[in-house]
Amino acid sequence: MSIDHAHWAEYLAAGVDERRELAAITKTIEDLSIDDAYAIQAALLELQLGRGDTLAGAKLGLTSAAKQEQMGVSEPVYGWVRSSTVLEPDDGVNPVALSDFIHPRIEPEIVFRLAEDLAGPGVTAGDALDATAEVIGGIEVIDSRYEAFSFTLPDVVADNTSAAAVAIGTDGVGPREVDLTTLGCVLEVDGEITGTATGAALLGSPAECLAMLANHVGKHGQKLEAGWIIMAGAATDAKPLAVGTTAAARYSSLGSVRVVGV
Ligand code: OOG
Ligand code: MG
Repeated sequence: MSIDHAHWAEYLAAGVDERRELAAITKTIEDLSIDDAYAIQAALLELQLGRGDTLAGAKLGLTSAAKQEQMGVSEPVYGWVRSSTVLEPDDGVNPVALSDFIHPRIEPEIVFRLAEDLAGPGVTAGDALDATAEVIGGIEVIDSRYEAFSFTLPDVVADNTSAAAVAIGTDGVGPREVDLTTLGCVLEVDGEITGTATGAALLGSPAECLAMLANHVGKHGQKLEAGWIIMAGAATDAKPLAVGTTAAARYSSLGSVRVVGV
């Protein structure tokens, strides 16, 4: 069966624009393939960039056991980060306007800022570090466009891996200044520790994740670009963000990143 990618891209864009929950695409197309899901994701991005947005980077998701178990999906996914979704800190805290989202959750992210373009095939974790300018702590706001934040692998791929917003810290370090596998992260929500993890929770190493993403985009004739930010995926499970909720991701060598629901 041939799938109308542009139609499903418009369907998802309406969910984003109208902050409206949608039925999962696989409720209609039960056998939606991963390739078709990435084609819908590409059509959605094209539509959003056509309105004047630009790309700020890319992301992986579901790269840790914690996230795979939380979402019931057992494979990593890849998506895009648009410039309009990068949050602006206000006095060290990133306000997240809840009215912009459906049912947002926050999760800690190890973020790479690239010094050089990077694309597969054959990119290794070492190549990924060579292409990195700095590693920074972050918090991602995810917001599935699907009812009850519930989806299958092709659904979440089509929905640009639930990408919604990202807060980036200020205390980046050089890619070889810290051991990314033992880099520690604590997620705190309203002062309570809700999760702890190390970089090794991400497919053994965050650099491995970046290499996988570079190889994925290379397969689609694309590249990760110098200056972009790349999220490696959350190492702990995600927590809901409500008005008044404050959250901090504290990293052993990357400082802290804070958000507040407003
Ligand atoms: C999918 C997005 C996953 C991550 O870091 O694992 C993701 C979801 O959980 O809705 O961004
Ligand atoms: Mg994430």
